[in-house]
Amino acid sequence: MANTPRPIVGVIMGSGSDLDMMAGAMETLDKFVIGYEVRILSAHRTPDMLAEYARSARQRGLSVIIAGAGGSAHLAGVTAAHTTLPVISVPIRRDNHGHEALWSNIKMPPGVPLATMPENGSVNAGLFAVRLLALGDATLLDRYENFTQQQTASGVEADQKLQTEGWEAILSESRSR
Ligand code: RP5
Repeated sequence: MANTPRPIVGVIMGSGSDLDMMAGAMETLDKFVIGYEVRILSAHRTPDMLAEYARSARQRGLSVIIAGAGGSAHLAGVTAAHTTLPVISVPIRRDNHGHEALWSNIKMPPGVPLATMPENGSVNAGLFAVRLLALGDATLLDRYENFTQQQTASGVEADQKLQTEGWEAILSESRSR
């Protein structure tokens, strides 16, 4: 439990089996020193707990909720229906799944918005939460800008290495890892 600041993001998932796919959100929030809480709440297995969680989220001090679920994946949509906070959805897809989680989230009817990330896109969910929170936090904006600069620098470095060593060497290096 590296996370100590007051939780301002709620990361929820439909099952403990979703934890591996959702870890990117927690790791991203840790990198930006953002407080969060993690809960297993299900739209169909624990519907009352989920409704209570979403309804009380704003008054408990949360600013954003990230919700990940697989299968028919009602979690994010139901959460958004019970709160006025922004809800970011991570549709979870396993090898034996189709794209049902993605479709059920991205096709929310007008009136209840969800910010739906790519399938298993929990890192981007974390980053999107950071962008939302940085709207009112100059320190966080500074951290986000540093992050994008570092990302750009590593892209430039990768291109320089490619130009120097050639694509065959880079490919064989990455295949041998
Ligand atoms: C969804 O059903 C969960 O979000 C999970 O992705 C999927 C399977 O859950 P388990 O049967 O592994 O608990 O509600």
